[in-house]
Amino acid sequence: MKNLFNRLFTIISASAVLAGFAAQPAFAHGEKAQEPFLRMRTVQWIDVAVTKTNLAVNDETVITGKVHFMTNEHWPHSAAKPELAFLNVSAAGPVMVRKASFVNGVNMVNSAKFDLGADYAFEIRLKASWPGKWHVHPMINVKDAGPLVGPGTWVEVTGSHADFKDEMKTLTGETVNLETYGTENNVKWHVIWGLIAVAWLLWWLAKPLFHSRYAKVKAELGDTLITGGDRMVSAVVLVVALGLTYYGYSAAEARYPVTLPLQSATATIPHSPSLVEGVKLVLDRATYRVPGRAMEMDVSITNTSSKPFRVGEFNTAGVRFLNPEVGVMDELTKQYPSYLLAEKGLTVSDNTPIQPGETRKLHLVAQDAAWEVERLSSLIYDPDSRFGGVLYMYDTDGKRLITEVGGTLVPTFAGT
Ligand SMILES: [Cu+2]
Repeated sequence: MKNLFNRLFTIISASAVLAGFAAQPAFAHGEKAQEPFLRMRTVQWIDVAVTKTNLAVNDETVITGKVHFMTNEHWPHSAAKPELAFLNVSAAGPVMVRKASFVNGVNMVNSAKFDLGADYAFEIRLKASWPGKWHVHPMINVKDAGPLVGPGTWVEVTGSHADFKDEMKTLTGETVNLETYGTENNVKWHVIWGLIAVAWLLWWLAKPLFHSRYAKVKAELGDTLITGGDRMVSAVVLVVALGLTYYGYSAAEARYPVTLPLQSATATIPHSPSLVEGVKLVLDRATYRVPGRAMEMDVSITNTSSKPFRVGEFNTAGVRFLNPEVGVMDELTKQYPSYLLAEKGLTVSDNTPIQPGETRKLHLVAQDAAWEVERLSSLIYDPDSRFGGVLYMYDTDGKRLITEVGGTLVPTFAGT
């Protein structure tokens, strides 16, 4: 018995020491917890880039990119369509301030309807507020479907938050710092109403409570529970509350004669020129090999464009599997977050160009640890185990043609 305790003690101490060595600060903020089908079958993030990743407090950076909404064929039935959606940013709290955002040049201060199958170019301007190392993602919040998070980039902010200023000019020509504007007034009114509420509660709580009151009500002496003093205090509180409300209203009117309500209209956005063109794709079969962390696709690709092309990339949920044979390491790709980039992740059975009008059957293998690390492979345990993504073709002029791919994904558990 003693032996067993000794052994247990050793195991526990060893684990504690190991845990101490292995413990890493937690960086993730929940993006991987989102169901893979939502990340793979709703929107595809294309050419996402961040202009500056090292900033001082008050510096600005811009996230740009394109977003492709999957067509109805791939968009999950269980997720609401983007009838009302908002371009947003996902980060670990309000560490940056969004100064402006645009979709195809339209101001995205409001929400908008997005169309399935359509492409949009977006731009989000951010200003650094808190020092630290932040993981910043573009994100689209779809009403009733939730947040659809794009690829995250590490942004490092130095300096002190005390220096942060978020100044802007109002329509009446006044320059205000939004970081502190109205805070004093806000705190003052909360304290005033809080004190009144607490005093009101204390007045009643100071009296004998439930049992004695219940007994009096039972004895039909309920009316005696409320005294003349209670009536007096109630009247005073009523007058004070109404008076303060009136005073607050007229003081605000006098101080801010011109006010506009928050704008709640929805924006109308034109589509970008379609990125999806020149390719017809039929998925014959897709499997996910669990031991090899590889997705295999048998596809028939028809070139409906006017130039020969080759398959260069498979992109899903922000993870990019590149075909090294086709060489798509452009500037944007070099800056892409490395944990989402499988540089040699895509193998294509035949890399000779597919001629215009030709239909070719190809076997594609998208293999990388990212399937597990990004928790996309858990898709195979879903009751509706379907995947989605986009394939990039590059023609002989270097032009990119994009096509959607998706369908049922069958897991295989044996072999390597
Ligand atoms: Cu993140």
